[in-house]
Amino acid sequence: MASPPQDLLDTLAARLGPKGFTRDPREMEPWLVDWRKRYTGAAAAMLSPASTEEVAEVVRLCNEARVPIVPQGGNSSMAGGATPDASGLAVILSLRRMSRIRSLSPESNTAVCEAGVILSNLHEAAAEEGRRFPLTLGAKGSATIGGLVSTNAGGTQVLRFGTMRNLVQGIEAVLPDGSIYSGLAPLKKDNRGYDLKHLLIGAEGTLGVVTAASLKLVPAVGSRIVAWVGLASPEAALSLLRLLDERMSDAVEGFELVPDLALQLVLRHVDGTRQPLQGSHAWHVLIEATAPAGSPSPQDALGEVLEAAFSKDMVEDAAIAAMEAQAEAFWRIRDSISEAEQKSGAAAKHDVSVEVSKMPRFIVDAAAAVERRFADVRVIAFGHLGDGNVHFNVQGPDGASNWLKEEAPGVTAFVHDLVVEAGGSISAEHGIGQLRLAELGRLENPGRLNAVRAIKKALDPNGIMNPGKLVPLA
Ligand code: 2HG
Ligand code: ZN
Repeated sequence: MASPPQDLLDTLAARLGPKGFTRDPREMEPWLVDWRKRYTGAAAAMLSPASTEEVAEVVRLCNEARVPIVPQGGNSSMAGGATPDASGLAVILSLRRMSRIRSLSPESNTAVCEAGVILSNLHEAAAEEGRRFPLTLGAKGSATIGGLVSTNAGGTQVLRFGTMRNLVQGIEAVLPDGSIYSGLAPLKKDNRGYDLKHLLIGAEGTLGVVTAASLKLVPAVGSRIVAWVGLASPEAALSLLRLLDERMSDAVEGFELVPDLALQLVLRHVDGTRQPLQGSHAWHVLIEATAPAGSPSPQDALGEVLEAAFSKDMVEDAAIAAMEAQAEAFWRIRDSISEAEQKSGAAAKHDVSVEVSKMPRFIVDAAAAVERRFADVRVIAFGHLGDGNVHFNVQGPDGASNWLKEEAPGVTAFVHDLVVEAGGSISAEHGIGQLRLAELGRLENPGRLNAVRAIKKALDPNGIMNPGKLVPLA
């Protein structure tokens, strides 16, 4: 790998113009550190092409000169996936200027978005046409389509609509040699063998640069009901979800588990949040149910299920949001957990999945094992219980400044061993990035690891695409 020679930098500057090229340290600074401020990198330049052709040229030139490229969207990776290393050899390839929604068709229920489209902008554009892009997450105001595709993002509505992989119908990308793969046609059936689209989804920019995607839209929501429920255990929460499945089938699209500790952190650290229920409960669940326009609101059905759950001692208390503002307030609590946790101190972050039915036991047993094994730590396991995915974060002792560096890796290895023992995954949603690279190398099945390395080598023989992420070195 090489740092960009001056003549390459001159060529790139001339080709991309002042809006597309900078070496100004002040302009680059915010993009050299990850969202959680764990990784600080350096870059020789930041390139911001405005078209797929410009991306292709940048990649071709960098490949010829063996210059590493770090693709970047909204820079909201939870795993350091978009931060260059500290060597300063790499260039950041920002897709943020490619922010056009090329088309949005209610007839075909498809939106073709460039990589730099911000998720909430797509939400708004779809709503104007009576449609909805159903994937959403806390970082929707900054996360971009390219990043969401490249990390196979999840979020809070996966229960019903799946992850990004389920919503991407076609892809346009620039491959590491600078060639353009034009696969945007939203074909329902396409059986030509290896699927490059699926290879690029979740590849974290290691196999090329996603420049645009055709995305599936669904009908706009006619009505939605949001409820906050207090209950005794994750087991009770899963029983409630099963009851909701039985009685309301597809109407339930959000089901998020919140431990009391996470709620308390939000109430303490996030302005304007209020206790959602009167009493205190060890666990909470946020439920969202929707109905399309023209169908009856799911409010009565949800009320009946919650009544039934009371009578079975499954839930302790519940509040159905009477107005949209209250529904938003409930979601705000849920979406602020990450921020509150960050404000309250260092945490070893884990993003794990096990089989859905095993998750309640896993949460309880693994938390007890961690808290027995490590002094003064606190487990905060929250999130997407219905997907079998929780963020099993472990907070260090108050005021222990070196904890993250010295103790957290041991905690992480301990947690990941428990996950592997339970047949689960150490990366359910956020990806591998830099954060989990060593752990993937330690724990991954050798056959799969060989295949991953072989694919990387075949498509990116010079190793220029987002080095140091996702693919553990042999
Ligand atoms: C969430 O579900 C996000 O809120 C972030 O995936 C989780 O901070 C985290 O660990
Ligand atoms: Zn999550």
